[in-house]
Amino acid sequence: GPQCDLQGLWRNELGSNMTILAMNTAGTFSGSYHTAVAATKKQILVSPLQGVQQHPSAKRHPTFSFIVQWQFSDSTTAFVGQCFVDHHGKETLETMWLLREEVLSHKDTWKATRVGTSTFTRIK
Ligand code: B9F
Repeated sequence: GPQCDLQGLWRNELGSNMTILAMNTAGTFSGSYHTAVAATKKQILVSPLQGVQQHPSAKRHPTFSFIVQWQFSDSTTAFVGQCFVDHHGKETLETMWLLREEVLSHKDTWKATRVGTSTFTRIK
């Protein structure tokens, strides 16, 4: 059956867009992330991402992870997920993410992490 290819342009349920560039033989990749939401008054900037796919060759439903280094905030987000391809060849990325916000005091660490799920579909 068809394989899942992470390379391309993807959009999630929030309307955020990400571009994943070609992967190397070790499975590492880079790209960019344009979030549709930010919950901050700061201007959203397109931000770089770096990731790795497990077992890059011969995998139909590969797992992967990537991190986004936000260019407008001191926080960081890590995504983990899996790429699925249905019998029509339609690809979906099912992910979960953790967002660590920079807090100014160690005592605020309890409130520094957000978690969520996100589904990406290919737009190119
Ligand atoms: O808005 C985030 C942020 C961190 C500290 C001040 C602003 C950075 C962008 C996060 C985007 C998230 C969502 N976008 C998406 O596509 S990553 C997971 C979601 N999926 C205020 C304090 C902490 C968060 C907001 Fe902030």
